[in-house]
Amino acid sequence: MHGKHMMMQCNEVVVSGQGTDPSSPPDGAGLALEQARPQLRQPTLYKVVMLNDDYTPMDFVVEVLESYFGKNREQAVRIMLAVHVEGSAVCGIFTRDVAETKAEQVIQYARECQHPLLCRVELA
Ligand code: TYC
Repeated sequence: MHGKHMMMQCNEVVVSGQGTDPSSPPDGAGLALEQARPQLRQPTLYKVVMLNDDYTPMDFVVEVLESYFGKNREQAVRIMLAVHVEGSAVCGIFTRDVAETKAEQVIQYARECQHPLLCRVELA
């Protein structure tokens, strides 16, 4: 065994023992084990930002916010009006792949329905 740490099954790490001692039992008996703490990091999050335009019907934007972003009617109307008045608003915060997929799906759906609605993905 090299050094005093050796990876074991089930995320265990050997924290003490006589691994270099040929007289110690080979089955791990007498070794103290503790749970290893895997190095985890929070994923970087991204905002899907909806943009205003002069042509997309308000009802269509509300429907998009309900169906792609899980908003209820009241939340969807609020966000749609914020976009209409401010020029843009955040409709959700997601990991990168989810944010990019939602933005693409919304743009594609709007295009199929002949509306110029656009979304952007930005670092949250
Ligand atoms: N400005 C649009 C209108 O007056 C409504 C609208 C709202 C369009 C939000 C896009 O993301 C948008 N019909």
